[in-house]
Amino acid sequence: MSRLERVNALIEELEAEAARERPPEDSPDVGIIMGSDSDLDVMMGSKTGREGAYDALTGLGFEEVTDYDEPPSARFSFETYVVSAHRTPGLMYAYARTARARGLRVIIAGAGGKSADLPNMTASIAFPVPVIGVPVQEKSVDSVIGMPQGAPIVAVDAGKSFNAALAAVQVLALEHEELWDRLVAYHESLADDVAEVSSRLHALGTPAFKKQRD
Ligand code: AIR
Repeated sequence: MSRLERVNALIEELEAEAARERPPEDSPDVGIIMGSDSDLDVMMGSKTGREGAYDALTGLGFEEVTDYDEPPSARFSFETYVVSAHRTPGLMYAYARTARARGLRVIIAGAGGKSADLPNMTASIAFPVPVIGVPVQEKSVDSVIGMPQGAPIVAVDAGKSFNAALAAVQVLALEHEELWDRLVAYHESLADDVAEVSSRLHALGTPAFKKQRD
């Protein structure tokens, strides 16, 4: 298969999926797209670095769908694709245009470099499906958030794909009480972590705490 045929096959798969009727629990609720697989460490989260969108979603009980014909066992799910605004504009268009019909409720889109156009173009094409933009690098921030009036995008700070996933679940939680409860429990766990660290720091004193931590 040539490169063009491969892109066209992906577009056809998205369009076929859009034409299919599936119950909401059988199709992904969240779509994650990124401009290149070089964005994966930021978008997924790497073991050595900061956690990312993949970690946040799986931590909240979402399952990744890799085959549309094998429905997820978890009620809430997501899918992941590389879609480049500049290398595969047709794929970006097809992804965004079919998003709603394929059952996506919210899209997380990340891109890096100075021309990080995937999030903002996806937001325009998929509108009114909400798109949460992730500037993969600091230099991508202006490109992601600089939208004209009437063409909104919601975005997180550079590299914060974890927060993008939390925001995506906040959107879904307006409809689903169980996600609301999971987010509340997550937030409480953050408070627990701070309380635990705080009392240990106070009890050990600064030098001993730092030594133990390092
Ligand atoms: N990118 C890919 N297509 C269009 C854009 N703007 C971005 C990717 C990545 C950066 O360009 O999101 O962050 C470099 O991509 P690569 O594939 O050269 O490593």
